[in-house]
Amino acid sequence: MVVKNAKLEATAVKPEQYPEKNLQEVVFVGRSNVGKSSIINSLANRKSLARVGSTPGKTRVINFYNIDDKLYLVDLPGYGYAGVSKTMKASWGNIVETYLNTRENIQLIIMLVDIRHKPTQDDKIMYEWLAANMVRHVVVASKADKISRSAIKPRLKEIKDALGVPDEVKIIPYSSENGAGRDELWTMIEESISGI
Ligand SMILES: Nc1nc2c(ncn2[C@@H]2O[C@H](COP(=O)(O)OP(=O)(O)O)[C@@H](O)[C@H]2O)c(=O)[nH]1
Ligand SMILES: [Mg+2]
Repeated sequence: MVVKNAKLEATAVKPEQYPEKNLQEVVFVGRSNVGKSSIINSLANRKSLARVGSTPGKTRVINFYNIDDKLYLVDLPGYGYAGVSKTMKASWGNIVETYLNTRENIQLIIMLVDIRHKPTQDDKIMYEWLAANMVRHVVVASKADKISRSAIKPRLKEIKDALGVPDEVKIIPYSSENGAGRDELWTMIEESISGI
C-alpha cells in the first residue's frame, strides 16, 4: 500500500471530538510502549506522523490519522503503565471504553503485544473483550527485530496460548524498524475495509 497523504486529523477524549467524516476505522490497542505509534508510522511510511516514545502512560487521548481520505488509523491510549494514579486509570478506561463501545465505523482492531514478553493480565482482559465482542481483530507481535528469527515461532505460540487466540485469528510478527509484516498487515487492513 502506497500512502500519499497522511495527517493527524483529530485528537479526542470524548465522542463530540471524534472526526465527523465517516471514514472506516482501524484501531490499535495495547500496552504503553508496545509500539502503537511506531506501527502507525511504519504503515503510513512516515517518520514522525505519530509521536513515538513519549512518556509512557502520558498519552491519554485518541489520535485519528487520516490515510488518503480512505480510512483512519486510530491510536488509542495504552494501558498497563505502572506509574499512573487510580484517577488516570479510570480516565483511561472511560476514554477507551466509550470509544470501543460506541464507535460504529470500527472495521478492524489490531492488538499489539511485545513479541519478547509474556502477555500481562491487562493484555488478557483486553483480548477477552475483543474475543467476546465479535469485532474483527488481529494480534500483532511487535518488535520482532529484537529477537532471532528462530525464536519467532515459539514466541507466537506462547502468545497464542496465553491469550487464548483461536486458530482462525492471525498473529503477525511485525517490526516497525525494518518493515517485516507490513505487507501482510496492509493486506488484512484492505480486506477489512470496503472500497479501497
Ligand atoms: N526495535 C524496535 N523498537 C520499536 C519497535 N516499535 C517500537 N519500538 C520502540 O519502542 C518504544 C515505544 O514505541 P511507541 O511506538 O512510542 O509505543 P506506544 O507507547 O505503544 O505508542 C520506542 O522507543 C520505539 O522506538 C520495533 O518494531 N522495533
Ligand atoms: Mg504512542
